[in-house]
Amino acid sequence: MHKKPLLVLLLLLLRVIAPQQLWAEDGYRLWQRYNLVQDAAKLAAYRQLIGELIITGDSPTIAAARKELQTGLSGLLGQTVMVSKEPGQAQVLVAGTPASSALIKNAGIADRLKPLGDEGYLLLTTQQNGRSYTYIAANTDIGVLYGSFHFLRLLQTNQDISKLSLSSAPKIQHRVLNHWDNLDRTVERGYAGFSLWDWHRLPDYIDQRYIDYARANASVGINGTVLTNVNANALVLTDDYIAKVAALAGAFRPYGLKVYLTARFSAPIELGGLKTADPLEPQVQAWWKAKSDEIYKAIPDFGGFLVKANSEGQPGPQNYGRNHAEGANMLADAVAPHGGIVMWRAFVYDDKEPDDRAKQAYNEFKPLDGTFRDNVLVQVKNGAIDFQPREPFHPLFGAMPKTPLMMEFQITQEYLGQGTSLAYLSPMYKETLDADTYAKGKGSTVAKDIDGNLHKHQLTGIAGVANIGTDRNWTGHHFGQANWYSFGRLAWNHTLSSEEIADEWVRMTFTNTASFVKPVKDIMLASHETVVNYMTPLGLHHIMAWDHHYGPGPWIKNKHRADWTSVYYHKADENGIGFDRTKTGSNAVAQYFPPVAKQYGNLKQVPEKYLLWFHHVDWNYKVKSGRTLWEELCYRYSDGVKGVQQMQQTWESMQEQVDEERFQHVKTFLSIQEKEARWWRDACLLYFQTFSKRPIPKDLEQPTHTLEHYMRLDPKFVPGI
Ligand code: BDP
Repeated sequence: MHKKPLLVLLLLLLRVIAPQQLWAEDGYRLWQRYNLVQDAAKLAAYRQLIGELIITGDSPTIAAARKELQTGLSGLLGQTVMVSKEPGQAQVLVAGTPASSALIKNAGIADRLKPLGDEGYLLLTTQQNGRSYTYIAANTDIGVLYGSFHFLRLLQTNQDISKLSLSSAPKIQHRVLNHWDNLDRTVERGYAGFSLWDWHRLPDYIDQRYIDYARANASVGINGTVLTNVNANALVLTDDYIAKVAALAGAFRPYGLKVYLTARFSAPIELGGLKTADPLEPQVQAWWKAKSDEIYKAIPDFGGFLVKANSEGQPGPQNYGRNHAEGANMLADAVAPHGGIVMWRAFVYDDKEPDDRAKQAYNEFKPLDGTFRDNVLVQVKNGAIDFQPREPFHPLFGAMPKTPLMMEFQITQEYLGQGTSLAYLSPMYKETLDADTYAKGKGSTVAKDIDGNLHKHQLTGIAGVANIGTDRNWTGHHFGQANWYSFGRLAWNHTLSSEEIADEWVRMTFTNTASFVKPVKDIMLASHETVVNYMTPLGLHHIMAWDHHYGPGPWIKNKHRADWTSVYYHKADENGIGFDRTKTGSNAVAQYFPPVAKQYGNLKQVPEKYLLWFHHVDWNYKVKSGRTLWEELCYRYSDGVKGVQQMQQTWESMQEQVDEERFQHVKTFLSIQEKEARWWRDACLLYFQTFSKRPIPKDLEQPTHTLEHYMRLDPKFVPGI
């Protein structure tokens, strides 16, 4: 008998600590940890307001929302939440659509729901008969799911939920991840293990990871995923693989996540046995139509195709003397009867060496404006070269009024330290989104072009090249999760600030404790600039190591084409450094609208962060700090290293506030990053010094090795190639 109270005590204790203790903090749960709310007052308030949950309806999406709310709330509140059909005595949380829930239908909120479209939602508190009703209401089931995630986020971040009145709808229609995943499960530029898609075990085995992946995406509103690499393999279009793709689509469907595939342009030859893939040939068109019909038969809500054509050796319409629009339109016609879209990439890098590679996409695509079908989006990378640590916005933005342009960001950190660097990329995304193209005068931001406002397009989209793999924590670096998260949040609402997004992510992923949130947010917000400083300050670009792109390689030259080398981009010589893209050089600035062209083209007015992107600048040139360009370069590189050391110090002081497993993981990665930062700084400064012939200022740390040492470093089997 005397054992009973003890048992009760033990059970009680378990109930309080269980949510934290039952899971290892290995990062698997991402920002969806749903640990018990630590703030006692908040916890009490939440428990009271969510006395019971009413979520009627039986669609798979409503079922997913119900499950998420039950799991989430029981974790956050530390108690099981009653699910009922009718309001009882407690205060109630009601989720649903007017069609799935009589309570929502009769709540008198029809007017507020109307403008929210088919993905938006409303979170609203009302008082009825002296009781509080909290509604998660939407026009569609997927809106209910999105609203449920938002509601959970409010609890996860300890917000007041007693007087809710907020609605939200996405600003961009297609919010898509691009996986550069190969069918053998390697991932091009992937640094978090292998591909999530276990093709061999598909279609029969549905890994729980697929569901958790879909949940994570839905929680930030990502509604599409391209499963395969842009360097495409036609095999995925065969019957066997279509069945596997259909199985994945089935797993994702309840979460509103559509699947897309990359289309290899030469597939009619490789799979269909045709002699040509010429888009104007009727038999080629017929092949794609039949193939699309077959795909849609298996996957009725298939999203469509993403295509990389005539770039880096990929086949395309130009092989047959046709242009990009003719290629895109053929595929667009094939998917149009099914409501599909084509995302045609503007990342073109052909086999002829241009005078300036930065100009190529604009030169090829601008003249095609107005010739694409209505269901084609042209997908443009954020900058004109290739996902460099920092790039000015791509001149195509704003410049194709008759064509919806889709943004392509890179989430995976190909040029930003890959899997081992902490670089929070929201500030980089925002820099592009907020840039003013001046296409229709001041305020014509890139964001307005891609959300359809600038040129009045209905069809809109944004893509992020995924950083996700089989690593237990999904993204290799724990902080890589923040980039997946922030891509999704910005895709939904590009007006959010990097700070707000970091704040949410840190609270949900780690803790709400202010003494952790603030400093960790600070290191995140400074991290991108830090990486730019130790890699490519002042507008330098494309000076990374050959092929695998890991580490510095400003000395890369004499390859089979100049525009694959570093010397082509930095053009360092005895006089100075930088790529002259003004009138006296390649005149790439002229591709921008006049106010931008004028600013970037003027040595005195160009933002310093883009200085060497647009100008070849004398080593003695005085920059804003009053230093010479050479000195400034030395200080920037050194600041980059110091920035990493600062991150290390901050993280070190967080030990008490973070679980041991993630603390050690991040700590170790930061020490790798510090080594990498020194490596970049020393290698680049020693190399550029051979031209500047000036000393590294004495107050700065001097390189530890010789230039030859750095030039000899040649890591093998770098992941992600
Ligand atoms: C570059 C990558 C390469 C990709 C290419 C692309 O190095 O692996 O195939 O972009 O976007 O950044 O197509």
